[in-house]
Amino acid sequence: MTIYRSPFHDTKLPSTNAYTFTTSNPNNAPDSQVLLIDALTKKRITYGEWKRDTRRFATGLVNNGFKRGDVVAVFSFNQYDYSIVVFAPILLGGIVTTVNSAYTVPELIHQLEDSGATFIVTHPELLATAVEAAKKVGIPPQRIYLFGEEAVNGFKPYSSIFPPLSTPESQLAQPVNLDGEPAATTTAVICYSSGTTGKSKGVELTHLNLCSNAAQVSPTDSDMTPLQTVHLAVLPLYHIYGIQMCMNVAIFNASTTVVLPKFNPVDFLQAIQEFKVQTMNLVPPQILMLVKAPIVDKYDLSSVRRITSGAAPCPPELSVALVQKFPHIYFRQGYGMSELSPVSHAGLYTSPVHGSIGVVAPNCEVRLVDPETGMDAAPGQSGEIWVRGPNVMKGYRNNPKATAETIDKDGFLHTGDIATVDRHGHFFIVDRMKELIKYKGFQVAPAELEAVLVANPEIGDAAVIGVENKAEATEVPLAFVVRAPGSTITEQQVSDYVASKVANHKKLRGGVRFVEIIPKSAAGKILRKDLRALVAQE
Ligand code: AYL
Repeated sequence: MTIYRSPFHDTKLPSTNAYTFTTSNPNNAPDSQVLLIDALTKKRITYGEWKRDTRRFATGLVNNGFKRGDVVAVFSFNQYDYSIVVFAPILLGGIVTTVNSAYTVPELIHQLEDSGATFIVTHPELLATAVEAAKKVGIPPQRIYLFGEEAVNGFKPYSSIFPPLSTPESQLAQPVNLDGEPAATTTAVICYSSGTTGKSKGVELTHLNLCSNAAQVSPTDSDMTPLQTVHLAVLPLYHIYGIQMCMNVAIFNASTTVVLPKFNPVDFLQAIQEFKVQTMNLVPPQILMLVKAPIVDKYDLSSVRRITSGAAPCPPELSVALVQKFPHIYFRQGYGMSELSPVSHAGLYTSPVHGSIGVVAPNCEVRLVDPETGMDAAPGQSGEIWVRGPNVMKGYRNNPKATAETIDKDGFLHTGDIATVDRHGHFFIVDRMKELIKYKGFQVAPAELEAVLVANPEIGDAAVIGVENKAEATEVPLAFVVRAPGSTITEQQVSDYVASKVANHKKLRGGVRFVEIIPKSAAGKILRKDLRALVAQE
């Protein structure tokens, strides 16, 4: 059996409360260091204020009935103080579940119910959705708090439950001691992912998972010094990539993080120029914009040193075009999945291999396995990536069956991604065997869209696959639909119907095609391969 390992030595794993880890301050940052900046309002939070306010919010939660193991749902687009709300329950030994801000009421209800959330922090723009979902799952209005400083319709800002500023430090909530084994068993974050099949499931990540992965990515970053930088948080902070890279790692390094509420090219470019941003984590469509959009030339991007692209494939032509256009930028890809906290592979900035997801992260063991035989892929051949390491999730919440289908008895997590590896240990993703579709880095689960489609009485059967949209550097979902007997439903009506039920990133941007029958195996499983072959023939 061949096991691929990192070119880096294993690192010491910080088995502690994730709040204790992220505030351990190896760079000796002073409390006056600016930690967070709102790119639009220019509001700032210093390192000292961040620690104090995170503990004040934790204290307020306890005063309002929060207990160890309780779950806070954060339902918002990016806010500069998002990390305060995330780390307060974590320091208490509680759990945070971050919700996609585009979610509709039913999508939010599913996550609140499944995670068992009993508190919500949301944004005034999303309040109506949050209130409706909270009502359905029985979260009382007094446990719904807002970002910002204003009360809206009687709902108060989360800071309204802070103890007074004069409260001595000794009376603020302390991080619960989880040193050693408890860090490995205590869940800190539940993020939602469809994994390799089916609808979205709660990925339980422990304190050790979070701390380990932060420690594991550091060596792959450190061929460029310093680690303390001006960092732009433009990716959604509710995603594990944002939680780890833009919060846990950034705070640990005492970087200054400039936070953009939502992505749009002008605000993005303006923020880079204004705050002299040095490092960014992006997704391929954003790299495409930097390469192609004429507006980019109007801005000074000379401060940028490092860009990591992840969450979806970045074609080599695209990253080559990026570094040719901006010779001062070092580029690499990272790879992983929510279930891996999230990183298992990363490239090295100073020795780029375009098209590669990089080398194995320290403390990870990786296998490439032929999906047909279950044996090692033959040398030079592709295989499914299996990963074992301290960053592998605890499991799917309340779902031992799905957990057992994903993590085998030897502890390897089966990613559903197909890759090759060269003789220097650089991995290349060549295919995806799982159902998942990635729209601009966002997850779209075919099974979820199929369930929405067949719930319509005009639709007899349906199947969804991802198809490539090169112009936008992304995949898009395409639906094959069998009309119910007598139905005359049109493509547009099917598209509009789906759009009315799901978050924006799940719309059927690849179109709708009517077919007589959905190809299925004897066991009733949709033969997506056949559908893909149909599209490939065109
Ligand atoms: P999830 N190239 C190709 N596909 C990728 C890549 C990549 N670089 N990164 C992620 N994927 C796909 O849970 C792959 O199919 O986490 C994988 O199974 O939303 C799936 O996305 C997981 O989707 C980074 C950058 C980790 C990104 C990530 C993973 C975040 C996406 C570390 O540096």
